[in-house]
Amino acid sequence: MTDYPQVSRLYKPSAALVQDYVLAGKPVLIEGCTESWPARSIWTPQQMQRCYGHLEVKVRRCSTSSEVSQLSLSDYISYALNANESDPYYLSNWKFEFDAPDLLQHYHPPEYFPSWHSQLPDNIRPVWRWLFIGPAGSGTRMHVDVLMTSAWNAATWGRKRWLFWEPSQESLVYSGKVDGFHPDLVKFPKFAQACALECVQGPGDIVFTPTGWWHQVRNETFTISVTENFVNESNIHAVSKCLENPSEDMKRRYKLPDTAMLSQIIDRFIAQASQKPA
Ligand SMILES: O=C(O)CCC(=O)C(=O)O
Ligand SMILES: [Fe+2]
Repeated sequence: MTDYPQVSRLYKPSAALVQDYVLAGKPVLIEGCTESWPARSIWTPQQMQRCYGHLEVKVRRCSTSSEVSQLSLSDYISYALNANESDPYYLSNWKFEFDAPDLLQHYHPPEYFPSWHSQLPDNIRPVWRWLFIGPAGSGTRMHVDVLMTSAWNAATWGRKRWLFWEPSQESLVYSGKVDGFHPDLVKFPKFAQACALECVQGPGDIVFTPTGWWHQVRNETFTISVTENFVNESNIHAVSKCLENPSEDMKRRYKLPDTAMLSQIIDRFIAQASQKPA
C-alpha cells in the first residue's frame, strides 16, 4: 500500500468551507451528503440489471480504451461482478441521460457546486454528466477533465481510489502519460519527484476535482458512480482560456464541440461571468 498524504475529508461541511477548497483549487472528499438520494438504495447491481439491463452499452479495456465491446448492461454487470482480469472492460463516461433519463431523478447535484453549464441553451450544451460502472481493477488513466472544468463524483456502490497531482506538476507526470499506480520510473524518471494526494471514496462519498488537476482513479471493488463537470466563477478563467485555444492534448483526449459552438459557449460564459463577479 501507499503512504501518500490524504485528501481532506469533511463530514456534512458548510457551503462556506467547501467554497474555501473550490476557490483554493484543492481536492476534497465530502461525507454524509447523499443519504437522501434514491440512488443509494436503487443503484444496486441487481436493480440496475433488473430495471436497465436491456440497454446496450459500450465498454472498453481500461489500458488501451481502443478494445471496445458492446453488450447489454445486464450482461456487463454480470461480467463486472466476477471479472478477474488485469485489464478489465469498464463502462466509463456512459451518457445515461439519453438511454435512461429516469436515473436523473435518483440523485441531487450537490449545492456546493453550482454550474453555469446547466444554463446553456440545449443546442450548445455539452453533455457533462456520466455514470461509471466497473469491476475491481478497472479505472481511468491519468487525465485533466474536459476543457479544464471542475467536477464532483459520487460513488453510490463500492470503493474507488483516487490520486491527484496539482497543475504545476504537469511535467513531473508527463502530461498524464504515466500510470500513477504503477509508474515506470525508467521511462518516466521525473515522476519520482511528483507529489500525489490520495483518497479512498466509499459509498456515498463525493470527491471534488479542481480545475486543471491531474488525477487517476482505480476501482477497488465493483463500483457505480455518477459524475458531473461544472463551470462557475471558480474556474471560468481556466475554462475560457481552454475554450479559446484547446491544447492538442485536450483535443486528442476529448471529442470537443466544433469551433463555432465553442465560441458560442465562451460568449455565454462571459455574459454569465459579468453578471456574477468572483
Ligand atoms: O471514475 C472514474 O473512473 C473516473 C472519474 C473521472 O475522473 C472523470 O469522470 O473525469
Ligand atoms: Fe476526471
